[in-house]
Amino acid sequence: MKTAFITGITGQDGAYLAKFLLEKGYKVHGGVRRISQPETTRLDLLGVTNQVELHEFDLAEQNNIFRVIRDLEIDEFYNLAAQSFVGASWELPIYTADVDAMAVVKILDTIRSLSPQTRFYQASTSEMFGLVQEVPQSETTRLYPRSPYGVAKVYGHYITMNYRESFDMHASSGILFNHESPLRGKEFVTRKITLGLAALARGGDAAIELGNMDAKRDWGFAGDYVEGMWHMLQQDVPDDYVLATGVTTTIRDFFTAAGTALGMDIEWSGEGEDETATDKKSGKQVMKVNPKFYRPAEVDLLIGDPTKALTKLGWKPKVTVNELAEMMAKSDYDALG
Ligand code: NAP
Ligand code: F7E
Repeated sequence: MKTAFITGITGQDGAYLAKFLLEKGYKVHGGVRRISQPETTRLDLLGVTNQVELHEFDLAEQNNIFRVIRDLEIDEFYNLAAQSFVGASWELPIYTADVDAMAVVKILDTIRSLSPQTRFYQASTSEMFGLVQEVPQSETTRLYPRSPYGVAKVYGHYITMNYRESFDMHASSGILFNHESPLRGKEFVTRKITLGLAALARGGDAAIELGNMDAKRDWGFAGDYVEGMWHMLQQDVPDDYVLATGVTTTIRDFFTAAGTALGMDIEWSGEGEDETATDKKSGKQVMKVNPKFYRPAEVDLLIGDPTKALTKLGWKPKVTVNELAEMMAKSDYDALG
């Protein structure tokens, strides 16, 4: 039986990865931050809380990293924990650097010293492409991050590559484009839209307030993406891989797809700060722009080229963006029933 350790096991990806590894027969350990009340909602929803072993663990605390790596004989270490909300990273730039950048080298160096046979996965991100230097973006596209989050993740990415090359470690980075699910955090735009539309479809009347409607993202399903992470650590040779769908969609079109899945007929009017959306069937205004959700610097367009993952890992995404919007909208609608 292989042993895996997942940082961020209570997050969206951590929960899906834990379930996936359990189904493969792994012993799964995970790191959980000490808070006043343990938060295992996502693990509960996937029905795996009692099958994983949870350890008090904060990435900001070197001792926590040291002890789990010293004590657990880990075959595969998945570093998924992060301050993961781009929007918050301008308010928390130093904390974001500590957790998303510095913690990565602490883990790598501890593995190097105490457990060099452990395979390591780093959660890199399409946010590193930021102001994109080519379209679509692949493993060789030049990085140009646009947020403190993106900058911190660039460090995590390069230090993973550097430890691999310097110390012959099995360390890989997955450059994952946006992936969502019914377990997505509520502040991310897709979930904010599906939660808001579900409430409107259940009789509510609060229009959803959003920021930049023109941004484009390459959205896939988180359940598909965690399989790609696992494939990376099964390779004889460690490497970096883009996981993406190769399809990009505006916030506006994702909104329309989610509304359609709930039986709405979304009509758009206006531009910029005056843009609104109405459900023609109910006559309700369902979206208005609130500039407070604009970011100091934006990532306008992301579209990934997953060819390397397709050919070398045999990985490919199964869920399309419209299926994803429907899955999330219906899940939120059912939960309100
Ligand atoms: P998420 O739902 O926000 O989960 C983040 C996890 O990190 C949570 O379990 C959180 O714990 C934990 N965490 C945060 N700060 C921590 C700290 N100081 N010490 C220990 N744990 C801490 O994020 P996700 O969507 O699953 O993403 C997983 C990883 O992939 C992240 O590194 C993210 O940056 C990266 N990524 C995500 C995407 C995407 O589209 N989802 C794309 C590319 C890369 P709490 O439950 O206590 O908050
Ligand atoms: O924003 C725009 C916003 O917060 C997407 C993280 O998982 O993926 C995620 O980062 C877009 C941006 O995700 C609102 O300006 C408009 O252009 O859902 P998001 P993100 O910033 O792409 C990457 C790959 C990660 O690595 C991250 O960890 O949507 N947008 N109006 C809005 N965004 C939010 N959150 N809220 C709005 O009201």
